[in-house]
Amino acid sequence: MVYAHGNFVAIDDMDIAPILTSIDARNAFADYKNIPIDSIVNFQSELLIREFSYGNSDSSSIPKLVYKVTIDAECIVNNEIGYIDANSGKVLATIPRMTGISYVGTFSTRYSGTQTAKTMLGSGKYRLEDDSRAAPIHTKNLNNSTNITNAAEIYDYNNIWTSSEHSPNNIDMGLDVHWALQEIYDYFYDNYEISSFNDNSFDINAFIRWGNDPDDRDNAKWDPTYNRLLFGEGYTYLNPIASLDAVAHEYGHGISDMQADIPYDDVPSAAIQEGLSDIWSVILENAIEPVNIWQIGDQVVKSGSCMRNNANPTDALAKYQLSVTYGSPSFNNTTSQYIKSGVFSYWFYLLVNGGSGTNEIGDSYSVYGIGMDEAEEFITNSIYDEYLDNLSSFSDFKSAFSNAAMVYYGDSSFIKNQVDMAFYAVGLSTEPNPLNYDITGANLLCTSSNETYTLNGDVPSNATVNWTSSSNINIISSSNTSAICSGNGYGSSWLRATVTINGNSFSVTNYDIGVGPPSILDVTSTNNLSYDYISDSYKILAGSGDYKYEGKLVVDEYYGLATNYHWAKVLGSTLIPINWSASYNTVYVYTKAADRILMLSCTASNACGSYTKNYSFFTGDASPFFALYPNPASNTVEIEVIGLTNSVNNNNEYEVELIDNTMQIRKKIKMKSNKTTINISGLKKGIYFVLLKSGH
Ligand SMILES: [Ca+2]
Ligand SMILES: [Ca+2]
Ligand SMILES: [Ca+2]
Ligand SMILES: [Zn+2]
Repeated sequence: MVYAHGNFVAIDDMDIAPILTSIDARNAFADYKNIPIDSIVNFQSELLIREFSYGNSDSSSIPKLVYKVTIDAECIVNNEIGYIDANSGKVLATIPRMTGISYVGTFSTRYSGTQTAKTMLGSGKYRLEDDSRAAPIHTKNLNNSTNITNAAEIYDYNNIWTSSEHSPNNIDMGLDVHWALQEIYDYFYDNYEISSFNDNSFDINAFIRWGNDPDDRDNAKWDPTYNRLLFGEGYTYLNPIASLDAVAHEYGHGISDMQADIPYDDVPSAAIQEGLSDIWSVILENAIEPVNIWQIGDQVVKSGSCMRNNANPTDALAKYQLSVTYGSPSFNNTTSQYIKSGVFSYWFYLLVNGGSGTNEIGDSYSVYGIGMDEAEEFITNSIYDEYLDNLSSFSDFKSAFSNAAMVYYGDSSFIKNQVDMAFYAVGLSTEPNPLNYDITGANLLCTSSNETYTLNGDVPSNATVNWTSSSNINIISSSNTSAICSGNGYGSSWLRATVTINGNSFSVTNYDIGVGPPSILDVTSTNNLSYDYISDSYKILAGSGDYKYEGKLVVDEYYGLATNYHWAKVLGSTLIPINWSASYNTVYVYTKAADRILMLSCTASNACGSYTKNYSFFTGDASPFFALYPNPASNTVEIEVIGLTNSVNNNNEYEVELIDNTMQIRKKIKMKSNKTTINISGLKKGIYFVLLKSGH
């Protein structure tokens, strides 16, 4: 609640809860003004305390709780505001509605349906003028003249601007223009605090039904001398030129002229202006009331699809087939600024939506696109931050936009890359370096632990990132820039991020990860060793030196998972020792004597766990190793001694011991030949070591 006056008034025991509703007050005022309730189209009320004087002195002022009521009705002009007693419904006072203030009119536009926009009231009539914004907006009618002094106001009596009232003589195109200009002003002001063409609240003056001869009537233009907008009502090719995209295009020329001082005095500069104006047309139509944003003039052409189709530049049904490659035959062989303008407008199309192909000078390109939101912000800031001022050549514009992108987003940013890539696509730039993305994170993933992996590089806000992996990785959760994963099994694995922007996808190179403990050990090289397949052991070859027998064996974990190797002598191999030493994954075996054996275990490990495998060595005719089958076994097991067969033939005896995991001997048999069968059905389930002892 507010006081209508600033001076202090003593109020005694006033109840500030009104008895009447605002609707009651409206009805009371309508009754007072003889306005039928059902003809009311607009109504505003405000509850406040106001003094009312009775007599001549201030002391007789009485504060009252009142509704201040404004009513607009069809067909009846109401020039008064009423003050209605909020308790009794009595009309206490009326004051004239001020002229020179803006009212909200309802427009039946030609191309954009029913819209509301601000008008002004004077002499009992509303006109297409608004001064509620910092820049006044005024739309007048030239009645097919080019003489601005002939311009007439466009009126309506009740601010309900119907088609039947205004479509005769195409006056209703003024409704489209007046509405569109207010929307355009508000777009720039609300989003960027830019006021009018040059951000200096310059008057926005538009004239409809401009021009008398057919060519003028079929045209709309920005007048750079007087800085005003002119819209023909159409003649041969066009209907009244007042669609939102057409108004936005001409407004764009106003920006190029007044804000950026871009000339329109030769074909390159005119083509650049036309390209920029189509870019503004797309941006503004998209922001305000999108229909076919990439088709310019689609609502005003009498036949065909549109004036220019920036999504399909060679659209045969458009008035112009655009050249979209700078320096190409289609560009060089025309003097039309509209055809050449396609280089810039299609650059913008690719910048927004992405696209790939081969341009007219044979360069193949692939642009991902940055989306409309980023693109419109980039264009607006570049121009209003004056990166383009006074430029007039295609290459200067390319450099200026590229430079602006570098300043705003950084040299290695996605947007800078796409700005340059789109310029490359239209023949204005060399191909930029590709974007750099990679994944970083732990090289080893255990089943029990979670690790975070990061997608590095400029992932744009309009991207969606899809993380995928080999089956031995579980992706627990992910965002556009990271994924939390755990192991699911073992072995080598990969993690991949697929970035999708505007429906265009690309994959970041796979990131290789080891999962789980080491699982497979391979011998990767040997020195002076000969592998014996039958006994699965290595014969150390005889040579010279301090030790007659010297060998070396190198192992490796198949998936590269091991971070440590540990070597140890295996039970039983102490019987006939061979010297050995180990370093990481390499073991050295050496002895002076023939007929020696050694069994070593190699344990490869990492943070997730370990894996062990045995390696056996012998010298001379030794190889006292045995084959054991089946393994595992349940009832009987066959043992066959391999090697030392001469000794067996010489009546040597062997003793076979089965030892359980507590190192207790559970079974002991004598072996007189090199092969025997052992009954193991009495043994408990478990792992047994088999120890073969020479009879000596
Ligand atoms: Ca009307
Ligand atoms: Ca000018
Ligand atoms: Ca359009
Ligand atoms: Zn133009």
